[in-house]
Amino acid sequence: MFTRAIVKEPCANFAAGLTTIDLGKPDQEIVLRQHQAYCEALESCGLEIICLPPDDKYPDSTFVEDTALLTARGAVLTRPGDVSRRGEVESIAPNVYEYFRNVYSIEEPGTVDAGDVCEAEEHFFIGVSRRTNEHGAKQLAGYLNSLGYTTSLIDIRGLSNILHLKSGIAYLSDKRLVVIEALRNVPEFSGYDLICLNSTEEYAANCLSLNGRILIASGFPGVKRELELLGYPTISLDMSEFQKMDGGLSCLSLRF
Ligand code: CIR
Repeated sequence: MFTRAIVKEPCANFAAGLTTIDLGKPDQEIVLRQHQAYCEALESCGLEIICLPPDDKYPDSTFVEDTALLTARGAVLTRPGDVSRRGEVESIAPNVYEYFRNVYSIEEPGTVDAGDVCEAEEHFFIGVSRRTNEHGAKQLAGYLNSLGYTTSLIDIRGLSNILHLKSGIAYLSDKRLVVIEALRNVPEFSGYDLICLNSTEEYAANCLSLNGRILIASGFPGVKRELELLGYPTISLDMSEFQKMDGGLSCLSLRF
């Protein structure tokens, strides 16, 4: 069960953040409205929201998930792959230390964006990507192994359509993963039930399983229907403005 989530309000220059897609500029008023609806959805799943103030120095800082990995046995502060985001970690660290005694840090030359880390109960899939390098992924695996978790590294550097591993997979429950087509045959996923998304619904792969419900991006009826047929109640959220900045549902919060 998750009881809390750390979120950070999008800052006024959110639109100046990093992006690789050409969906236009986010509308700040809609950004704030969508963020508010996201927080309300987390609350409706029983989470207390710890909402941090916006920080104009870091346009991408609302994507808090990349800065830390929070687990039931300890936390890891990351070292984001893009230098423009490194300072976000220093600013979130005090909030992590407030709730976790056991805190590790990714050290140079390692880089990790925690959007590359998918927790599947006792196992963690760690993506090696344009943001998370092998050095960082191995450091993180070492920390997680010392906490008693198992890990596997998944190299996604050959996939141009996803920024982070979790842009393409999500763990639901009962050894069940949502995956995009390009990740369907990853050997590390054998032994899991895979819900494979069709190519028009791939953005919805980044869904979030929270206390028995699944938050999904709205506008993807196929995956919504499939999840509901499997017995998962869903909550749909409009994520259009975050998608413009390469962000998905999970990256807007740190759940613990
Ligand atoms: C970035 O490129 O770093 C941000 N604009 C988006 C980060 C999204 N984070 C995530 O999917 N975990």
